[in-house]
Amino acid sequence: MHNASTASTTEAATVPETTSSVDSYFADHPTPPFLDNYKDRIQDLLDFHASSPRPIVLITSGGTTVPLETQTVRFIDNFSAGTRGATSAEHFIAQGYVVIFLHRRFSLLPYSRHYSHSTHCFLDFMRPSEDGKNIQVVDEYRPEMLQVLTRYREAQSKRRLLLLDFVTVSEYLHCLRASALLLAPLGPRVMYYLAAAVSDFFIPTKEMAQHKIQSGDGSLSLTMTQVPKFLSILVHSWATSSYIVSFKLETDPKMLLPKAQQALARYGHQVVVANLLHTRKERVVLISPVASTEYTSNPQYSSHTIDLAPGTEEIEEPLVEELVHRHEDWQSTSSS
Ligand code: PAZ
Repeated sequence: MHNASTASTTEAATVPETTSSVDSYFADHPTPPFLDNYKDRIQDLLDFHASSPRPIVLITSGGTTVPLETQTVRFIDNFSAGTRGATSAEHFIAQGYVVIFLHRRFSLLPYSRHYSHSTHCFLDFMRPSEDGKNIQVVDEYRPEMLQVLTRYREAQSKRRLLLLDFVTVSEYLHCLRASALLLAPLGPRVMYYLAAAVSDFFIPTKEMAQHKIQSGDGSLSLTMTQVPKFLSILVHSWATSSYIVSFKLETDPKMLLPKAQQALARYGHQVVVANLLHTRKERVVLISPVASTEYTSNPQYSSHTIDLAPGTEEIEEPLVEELVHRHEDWQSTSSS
């Protein structure tokens, strides 16, 4: 399961994204109307847990959309179902964390994921009682459903899970910034687990069609602008002392590790979890900077491969376990 190696990259040392490109992105994308409500709910959760030293993880999950029209009929989307994020949330809660789950609306959610998006309709898990007056769970599903329900109710009653949703890339980025600014005072106690598949390109508001794009005009050409590299601002400005884990998805195996190292060299955060589209449920590789070489011109990176072991149902279980250990080390180093 473990595979330690080092590798170097010729990437330049950490370069923060200019704040002006981020500021102009926010200026072009107004604050979503629900953001104040989200901020109140996050603050309320933090106040509730203020007297406990519980660690907190902000998980991002699912894909963001990019609207093609201001009054949106069409948009660009991606494949992510939110499995990684929803599954990981349950494992973080089991490890004692408070989870803020920032997810794509209608993507998979912790606990209910066991019964939604399944090949069965959720109604197939139930049946009417013999007298037809009540509903019962089908016998074969009862033990597992009881266990999931118990964990779900406990997470709710202990206020260990806050669900916040987004749809578009700009909603996602507004939510990420607002959450990070509220979490900043908690510093090292906070982990960011950025598993969402976030769009790299968008259409600036002034270039976007206002009404539904008409098909009678023949082929459609789109010119898109690159979304500013928010990870850089998160690391260097919004969450400077928190533990930041980003994810890197590729389809070409040759690209995966170089791209993961490049991300670390560029943004200077703690871990990139590298995964390939078709094997992401069986293998993840954690890439991190080797501390003693971090600020040199030739940084070294260590890699730690986690393979889904026989008898383990979900790769998120060992993944979360490993990250929790690393986060504990980070917190004790930060406080010493
Ligand atoms: O949501 P899912 O479980 O279907 O997929 C998870 C994932 C592949 C989106 C995630 O593990 C990931 O790599 N996110 C970052 C994607 C990126 O490189 O932008």
